[in-house]
Amino acid sequence: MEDQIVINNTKVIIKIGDITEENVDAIVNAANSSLMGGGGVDGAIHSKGGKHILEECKKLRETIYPEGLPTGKAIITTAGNLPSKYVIHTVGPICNGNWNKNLEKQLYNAFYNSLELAKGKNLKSIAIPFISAGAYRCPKEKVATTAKKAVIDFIKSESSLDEIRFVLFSKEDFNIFIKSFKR
Ligand code: AR6
Repeated sequence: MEDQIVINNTKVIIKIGDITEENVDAIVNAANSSLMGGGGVDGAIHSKGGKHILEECKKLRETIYPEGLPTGKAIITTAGNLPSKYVIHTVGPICNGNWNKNLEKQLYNAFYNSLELAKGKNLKSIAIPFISAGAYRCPKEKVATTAKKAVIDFIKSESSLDEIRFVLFSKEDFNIFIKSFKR
């Protein structure tokens, strides 16, 4: 199942799938600050991608982010055994069912900074999961509208990307995402 809209010259695709199978320049990981792996998307990326990704994350912790990657920031590693070339690791906010301006800004930054990083590397395609909509329990409708804001702002700021794919893991999440994103 798939839907798409074109904004300027960038194709925004919304689909159901497993992000680890996406054949794009970069997939985004909904990581945590430790960068040492976890469950959900993060667990799938590290287990399918292999140990190289974790080794690069460890180096980043030893060098530029000894305290961990702050919420809303993004870093890039290679993708090990995955079909994509890179993994962009970002950290969304922990909502635990709550929502406010600060959480919204942090989540916006996670989406926007991931896109900016891809642009900085001159990448053409990126796949993004439902950041903070799983273990971090942000309201799913709010996540979708925040993703939309970030994507539209990014595309308006001269996107180098030809394709941005949102990859949802279930039909239910796909429907929620489409409904809020297209509003
Ligand atoms: N492909 C696409 N989407 C997926 C996949 C997959 N392979 N696996 C899960 N999802 P989550 P968060 C969906 O919990 O809320 C981790 O432990 C999932 O159904 O992965 O940002 C990290 O280490 C949900 O809709 O990310 C952190 O500690 C969405 O991806 C924490 O969870 C995000 O769920 C981050 O929590």
